[in-house]
Amino acid sequence: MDISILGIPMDLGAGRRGVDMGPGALRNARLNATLRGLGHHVTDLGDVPVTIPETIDKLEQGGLIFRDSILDACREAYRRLSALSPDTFPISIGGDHSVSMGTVAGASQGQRTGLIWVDAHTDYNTPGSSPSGNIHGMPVAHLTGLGDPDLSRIGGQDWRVRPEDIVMIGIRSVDAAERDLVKEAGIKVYTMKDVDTLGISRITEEAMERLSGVQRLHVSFDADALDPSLCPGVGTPVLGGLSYREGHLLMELLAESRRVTSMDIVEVNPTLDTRNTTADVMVGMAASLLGQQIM
Ligand code: HAR
Ligand code: MN
Ligand code: MN
Ligand code: MN
Repeated sequence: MDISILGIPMDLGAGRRGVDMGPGALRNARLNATLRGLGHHVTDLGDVPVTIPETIDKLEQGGLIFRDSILDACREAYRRLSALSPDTFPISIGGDHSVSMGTVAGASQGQRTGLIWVDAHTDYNTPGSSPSGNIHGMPVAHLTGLGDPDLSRIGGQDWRVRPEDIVMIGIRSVDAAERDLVKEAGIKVYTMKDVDTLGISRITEEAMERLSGVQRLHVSFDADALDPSLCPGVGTPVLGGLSYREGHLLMELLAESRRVTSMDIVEVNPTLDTRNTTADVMVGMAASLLGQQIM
């Protein structure tokens, strides 16, 4: 497979600094070489330019912190990804999760896209419901057309992700108003309770069944979906996350389906990590999604 790596070194959407170093940490953890070792042809597109927060005032636009700079970076990610051949598998490396407003739109190639959101959080706040103003808590809402009119139209006037084409896995932290929005939208959520009771295998089967009508399939993997004992290098750790094997099994089963067309790796924060473990673990997850097998 042809794989293109795109870095978005942005921490403007997060409440604390450091995920801007995520792309460096993931490359340092041998992302590119690992995927080449699986037989893929890997091109690194480098990084999208991102405003450095120290160079500007902490601007808030309509309850959205750093909205304009985030919009710029997401639009550029969209532009770079949508210019790729549809046969190329893009892996976008963040960066905080607000990058996905650009990466999911760009990787979609304008087609109907299913979204597998692997995260501790549902990231479905709108500017009105957000308790923090941090845009990394809002990308899914914008991808479905809610919220800020520019952030929700990065993929064009008509393109958006249908709520029924979204499956979330690993969820264990949802704000009260956000919960109502998720339910109202009809997004399928597998909480950690569901992971415990149903297991990843059954969940993956159900997810693939639900997403059988989509043309493209994007996996957006937030490192905080995994348990913080495994991935300490994240800004918003929540206890009780996916185990190492649950994460790998999910990626292995998705690989077996041969339907996934793009991926994000986000929220890796090297300033909070120990010996780059979180980046190492996330490179392993990407390897499993891209066909690495035990036997
Ligand atoms: N729900 C909270 C907010 O909106 C925090 C969510 C953001 N944290 C993440 N996203 N890492 O997955 O502020
Ligand atoms: Mn997230
Ligand atoms: Mn999260
Ligand atoms: Mn468990």
